Amino acid sequence: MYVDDDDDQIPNSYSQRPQVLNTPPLDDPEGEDDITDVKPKILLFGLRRSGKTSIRKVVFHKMSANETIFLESTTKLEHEDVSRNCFIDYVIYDFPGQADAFEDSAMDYSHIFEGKCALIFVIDVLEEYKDALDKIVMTLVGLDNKRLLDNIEVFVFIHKVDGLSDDQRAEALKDINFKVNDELSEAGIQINLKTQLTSVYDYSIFEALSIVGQKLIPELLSTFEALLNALKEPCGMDRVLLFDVATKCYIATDTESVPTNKYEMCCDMLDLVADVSNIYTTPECFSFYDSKSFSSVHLDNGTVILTKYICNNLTLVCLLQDSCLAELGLIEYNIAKFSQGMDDVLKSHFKRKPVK
Ligand SMILES: Nc1nc2c(ncn2[C@@H]2O[C@H](COP(=O)(O)OP(=O)(O)OP(=O)(O)O)[C@@H](O)[C@H]2O)c(=O)[nH]1
Ligand SMILES: [Mg+2]
Repeated sequence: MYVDDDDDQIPNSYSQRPQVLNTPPLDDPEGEDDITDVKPKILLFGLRRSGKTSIRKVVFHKMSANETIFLESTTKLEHEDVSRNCFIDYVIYDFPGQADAFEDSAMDYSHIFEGKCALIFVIDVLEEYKDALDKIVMTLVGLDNKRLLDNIEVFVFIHKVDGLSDDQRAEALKDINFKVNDELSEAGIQINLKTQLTSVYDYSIFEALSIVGQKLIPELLSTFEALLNALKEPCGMDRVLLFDVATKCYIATDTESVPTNKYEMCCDMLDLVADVSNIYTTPECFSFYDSKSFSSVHLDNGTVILTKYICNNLTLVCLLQDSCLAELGLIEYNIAKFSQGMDDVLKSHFKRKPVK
């Protein structure tokens, strides 16, 4: 049960005139006590050498994809809190490839599946994957028997697709979807399985984990989508995404689905800002971003990519036509209003305390 004194009004548009806004107080540690200490989990499951630890290290530790070849096999369950802000606020469990969720009598992992979690099965698509599919079905049947499946979002990462052509990717996606769904329905399990093609050698793994992370905060997602739409429309932007700069995962986007090339463009922009800052900031400077951080790149085709840091590792990436920059003041004003709206929503969200 929650005490709810929420009086949020999410505006439809922010096209009024500018006013002075305070820096969003999300960096203020005051609110931290209010954040619930039971965190959602992301569980990485799959056969040995499928790429689980590589995914964790590349996304959350900035390891380069090439370095992952030196990773040793995981021999026992590893977990880490990867919280960066109120959106990237979960614990990752990296299971050893040989682990069985329920079969191994020495190690029953079922308690880990309790609470809010996203279960990701990682399949090495460059190897014969029949055993991997059997493991998925066996694990889901085990979870279903223990009545744990209802709270779990299940994903399949068809991983290492960098080694496949476009046709082979499409074929693998179709084949794996068909086989897993077929076996699950034979076992009487109805589940909305979400499959993604991934690789640590490109942005697909960041995009896939963005989608997983969003499933862990569904209650905030539609509000942020509305806020991003309210920012986009009066400014004439084409796309606007809210990114966590530390992981390059996007937290929310305006209502259109994100074509991969746009997502890549946004990530390239974040990398560019980080690289330039890395070269020219002093070693004492701990962060590339502060409340004044604003950058823009103009492309040949008339598109402009803007980034504006908001707070707590979160930055906006906006795609727009350069003609829209004539109204730069309006854009800045609406971004400030977005930031204020975001702060209000988060404060209200985290004020809801469980009543004992
Ligand atoms: N080509 C390619 N290789 C990858 C990718 N991701 C991981 N690998 C390689 O796959 C191998 C195994 O990666 P790990 O991350 O150790 O696999 P794991 O699933 O954690 O394995 P266990 O700890 O034994 O369960 C390494 O050599 C990685 O470099 C990818 O996207 N593409
Ligand atoms: Mg491992």
